[in-house]
Order: sequence, then C-alpha cells, then structure tokens
Amino acid sequence: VLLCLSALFPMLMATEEVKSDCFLSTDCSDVYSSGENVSGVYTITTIAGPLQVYCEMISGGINDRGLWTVILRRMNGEVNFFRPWESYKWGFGNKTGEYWLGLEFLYQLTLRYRYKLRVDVEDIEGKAFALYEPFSVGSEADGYKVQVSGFVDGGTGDTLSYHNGMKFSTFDNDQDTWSSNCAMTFSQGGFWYNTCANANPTGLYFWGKDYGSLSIGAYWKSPNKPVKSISMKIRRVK
Ligand SMILES: [Ca+2]
Repeated sequence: VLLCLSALFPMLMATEEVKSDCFLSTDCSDVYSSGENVSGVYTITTIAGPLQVYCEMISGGINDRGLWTVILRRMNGEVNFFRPWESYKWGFGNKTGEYWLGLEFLYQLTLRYRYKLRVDVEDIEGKAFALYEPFSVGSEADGYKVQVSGFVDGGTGDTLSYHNGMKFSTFDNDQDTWSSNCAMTFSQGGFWYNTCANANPTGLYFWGKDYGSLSIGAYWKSPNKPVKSISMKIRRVK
C-alpha cells in the first residue's frame, strides 16, 4: 500500500521535505508540480483510490494561466449524460473525451483546498468563458450542494449563480426546488437544478442536429444556444 503523508495531511505540504517524498497527486496542480506540463490524462489519488483526470495545463491568457482539473467535458455527444445518481456520484465517460469526474471527488477536493471554477463554452456565438471563485461542493449527506460565487465574465454572462446553494439532482434523485423532477422532465441530465436550469451543461448534445425541445439540450448561456463544446474545470487557489 502506497502511503502519501502529504495527501493525507495537507498541512504537511508546507514542508518541502515531505512534498518531495510524495509522488502522489491530489489534483492537476500536484501533477504539474511533479514535472508534467503538457495537457492530457493523468492519475491523481483519491480516498477511493487512483483516479484518471484530464489536466489542462494552460487555459486562457497569461493572467489566467493555470493547472486545471477538468470536471466536465462535452465535445461530440459520444457519451450519454442522462444517467442515475450513482453515475454522477462516482463519475463516467472517457477521460480523453467526454466525461463527468464525480461528485464525491469534487466534495473531497473542495473540502481540502480553496478552488476556482472556469467554464469554457463554444456555441453559435463562438468561444467564451466564465470564472467563479470560490467553488465548492458539499457532502452527499448535504446533497452535494454547490457553493459558487465571485463571478468574472469572459463572455458567457452569469447563468450559474442561479444554481448557487442547490443540491445535485438526477432523474432518480430529485433534490431540486421544483414540485416536479427537473432532470426527468426539462433538463435530461444531472446538475444542481433549481426550478430548473439557467445553465444545463449535461443536457442532450444537440450541436449540428435538429431539436424539438430547447430546455433538454446542453447549453450554458441560454436554451436556444446549444453548446458545440463545454468544459468545467477547477484550479486550486494558493
Ligand atoms: Ca423536485
């Protein structure tokens, strides 16, 4: 059994000696610190064991250079996102393509460190992004409730604040604030639905297709602008 002191006791990370003895990574910031600086799939360590993630080593301009741990990516519709609670809890998809990292991992990461969130969106209007800091996810007992604030507009507008403080919902676990089931009826994904969504990144991938019902599509800015690609990623804030 590999034992990494700094992963178990982050306070020890301040000690260079301990850090250099530890080759396990908590997130993509640690992957970068271990000497990797090319975007790609890397293995991090979680309390559930090793976990593959896509690390985006640079995103945006010089002022927003970072080591981003990708938590959601849509790019071609190859993965079905209309999935039950257990899938959203532990993650699904293909780390080189479309995937959801998993709520339990988001909880564990954001419990330990302060994170910012970046959302990169490409739709009919081109590319844009949004930044939020801080971003955190509560425990399963608390419904994996999201806390997100500190919006900075990179062209998408602020659609996520509507979801601040919401619990996570899937079609088989309705924790939204609507009398009916957002995931089942309107949104066809899993998200921190309110009543129901201003942003729906896990909806059906409609880019390049005809679609009949706008609200069930994958969108960020508004339901009538389905995404060509979208990625949500978090970066540890020092
Ligand atoms: Ca409901």
